[in-house]
Amino acid sequence: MTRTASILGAPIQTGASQPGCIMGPASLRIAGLGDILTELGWDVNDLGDLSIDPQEPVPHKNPAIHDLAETRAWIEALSQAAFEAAQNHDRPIFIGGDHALAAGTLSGLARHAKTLDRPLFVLWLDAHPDLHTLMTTTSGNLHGTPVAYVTGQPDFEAFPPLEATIDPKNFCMMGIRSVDPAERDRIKKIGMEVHDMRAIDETGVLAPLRAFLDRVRAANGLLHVSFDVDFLDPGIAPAVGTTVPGGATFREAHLIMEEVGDSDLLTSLDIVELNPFLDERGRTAKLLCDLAASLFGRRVLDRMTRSY
Ligand code: NNH
Ligand code: MN
Ligand code: MN
Ligand code: MN
Repeated sequence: MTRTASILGAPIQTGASQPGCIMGPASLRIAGLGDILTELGWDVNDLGDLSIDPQEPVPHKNPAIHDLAETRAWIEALSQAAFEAAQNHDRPIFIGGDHALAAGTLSGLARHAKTLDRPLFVLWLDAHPDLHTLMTTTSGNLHGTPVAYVTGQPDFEAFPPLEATIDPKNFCMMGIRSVDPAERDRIKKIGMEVHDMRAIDETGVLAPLRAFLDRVRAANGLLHVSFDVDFLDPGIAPAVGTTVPGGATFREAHLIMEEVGDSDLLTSLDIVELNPFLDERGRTAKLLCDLAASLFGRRVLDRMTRSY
């Protein structure tokens, strides 16, 4: 039976400091995301782009925070849309848009997982852990907060109430190389599995990834991949506002996608932080489409896969 994928665009950029992510969904569509997945045998449903109504400003006691009302509205809209997409399609894909998108998609997917009575696991591929609360963020950029929000950390009264939280132990982070002091403390406090770039240098991506996938399988979990473009080294993926040197290489990224693809555990995907205004002749958008292809089954050669 042909399996269904869906593509939902969310041109949110209020969580980032520089504009441009609003063009992310258009850039990924122009780079051919839908056609690539169709060629791989998926029944692809493009759900178009989500939007929000104009908002009145909402003040916050942390004066650094900007665009709170808009970001909140995006989270609310995305949460419902992600819940519905997960009910209706085998593999919903959410294309941003900045990473505040994940506050919405993950809250909706957690609600979906709860209806199935299955745990939700998250592979978080990012230079950053995005573990600020509304009180600890000093940049005020709300794309730095989704993981703290969806794991039920304090001080999120200004965000929509959560119907289900995600156990911090169900996260696996890779590619991390820029961590703020408050985030460092929180990682320790909640015991999050974080493979920073030094750990990746030491062990490679495969051993920790396979251990995580085995955990997902054993728990009969749903698996969401949240892919922040800045996970990749800026040398291969320049189209992101928050480049950090020393990121994942071309092959490290593809290997993760191939291995997760082979496991067949994936149930949803975010592709976020693409800023096409900073791209070079579409190369970052094209790379992201090729990585999605690896995740959805494109292989150089057929081979025996690991039995999961
Ligand atoms: N931690 C920083 C902040 O909160 C950077 C967050 N930027 C990201 N996250 N791109 O993935 O501002
Ligand atoms: Mn269809
Ligand atoms: Mn991020
Ligand atoms: Mn990041």
